[in-house]
Amino acid sequence: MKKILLIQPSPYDKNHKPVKKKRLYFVGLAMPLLAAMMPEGWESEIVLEIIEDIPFDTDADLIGISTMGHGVIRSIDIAKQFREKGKTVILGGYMASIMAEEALKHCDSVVVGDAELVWQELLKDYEEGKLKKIYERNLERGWFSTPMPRFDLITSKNIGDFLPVQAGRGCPNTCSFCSVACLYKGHYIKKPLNEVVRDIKQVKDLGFKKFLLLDDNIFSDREYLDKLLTEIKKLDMQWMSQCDIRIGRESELLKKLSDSGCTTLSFGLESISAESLKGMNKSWANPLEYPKLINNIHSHGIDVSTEMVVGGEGDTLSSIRDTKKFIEDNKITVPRFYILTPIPGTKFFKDMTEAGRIIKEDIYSFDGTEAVHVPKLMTTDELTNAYWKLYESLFTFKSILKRNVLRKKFFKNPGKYLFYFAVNLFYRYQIKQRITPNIF
Ligand code: B12
Repeated sequence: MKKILLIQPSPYDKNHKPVKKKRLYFVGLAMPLLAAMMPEGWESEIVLEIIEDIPFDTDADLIGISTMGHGVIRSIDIAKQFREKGKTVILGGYMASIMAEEALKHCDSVVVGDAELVWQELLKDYEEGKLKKIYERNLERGWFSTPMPRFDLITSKNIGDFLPVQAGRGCPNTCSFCSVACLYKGHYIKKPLNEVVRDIKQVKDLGFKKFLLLDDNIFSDREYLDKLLTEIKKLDMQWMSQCDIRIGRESELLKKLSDSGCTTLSFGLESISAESLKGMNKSWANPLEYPKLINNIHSHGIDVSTEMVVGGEGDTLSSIRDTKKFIEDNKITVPRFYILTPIPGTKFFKDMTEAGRIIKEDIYSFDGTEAVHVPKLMTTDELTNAYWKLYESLFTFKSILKRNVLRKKFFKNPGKYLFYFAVNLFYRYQIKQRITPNIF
């Protein structure tokens, strides 16, 4: 029996130690899917480094390591350690795909993009001792298929009360800072409905009452989403996902979402400056319309979670300060911010490089918590300072209370808002230590 060890690494913290948590709420799907695609005669083990240690003395023959954003530096370090021990190492995932040549320096083989169409070939080549350097075959535009993820390999670990499900990959929008646009180039591919239903049923059969539809944008194909909601409703589960804010214009669809058990949607609003959105190739989003859309989503009983960035082309110190009022007026329970960062591979990185506006060379430190480019209307240091000030201003006790407790809906579901209140307190603690809160 051969064995593969599949590792989802943890990014490094400021002290160059892998981030550790007691519980990992957001579990990725890549490792359970790769395990599900192993042929007969292979044993699979999954390690989620955030909550467990990597067994460097493993008896596994093959090591597969995932890569995400700046966390790729930890993936590379792990790869190096295993290679020193004579193991064969494969890197895959977003960041290795975007910087495959660089990743190859530290492993035996890189899978670029989706693994589904190359995984069997790679494993066969490995067994025959003729592993290629790069494996790349994009899934057909339109539809794709996956086996049922091997959740049995992770359910005994300390994870949250929901599991991930995926219906589609990619997004029809091509925002200039987004890594999804690099890999899927404005395309959206989706799984047949029966496969999505099969995967949700598995989650339910494992005893979970909730799932996270971790698609990049569930509002990519309206007709497909409508049919999907009809199916989800029958399964009687609660679920969360993320999508394009323009879904807020669609009252009928929002009602159907809510009826199907959707409790929270996350939106990349990015900025309240139309000029900044234009600079991100996101002028299809209108910040003046945001309050109306958020209100409509809220009125259908769906919580709105927001992700925003500061440092766009139209941002000024005062527009960053004004973001506080926007978040409070719209009663956003748990807002999250990053500094707009030119991730290698994106159009924004190319534009900033060409304009000579990137001031930091070490791309592995590009973690969205420190400005690494020269913004248009302020200095780099002013941007970093304005970012932390914005976070501090929203995580005072007064603002936390205003957004989570002093709201009309509080008494409808006090437990939920008290939970958000507690999350806010934890974020406040992290912000004080200059740690950017994230959804882990
Ligand atoms: C769940 C998730 C997480 C979870 C991970 C949980 C865990 N540890 O198990 C959490 C919340 C912890 C997380 C953290 C981060 N994440 Co994240 N995450 C996601 C998310 C939403 C879903 C991932 C997923 O399961 N997708 C579904 C699977 C099936 O797709 P996939 O991961 O791409 O995998 C396929 C292929 O890429 C490939 N593949 C993937 N890994 C491997 C490994 C091997 C060996 C092989 C052969 C193939 C392979 O095969 C899979 C099947 O085709 C994605 C968004 C997205 N669109 O994927 C972002 C995403 C991957 N994350 C991203 C980022 C930036 C981060 C953070 C850096 C955020 C931060 N600022 O801290 C950290 C880094 C964490 C780290 N480990 O280093 C970016 C990556 C961008 C980039 N250029 O790399 C994404 C794309 C979000 C975005 N839109 O920008 N994340």
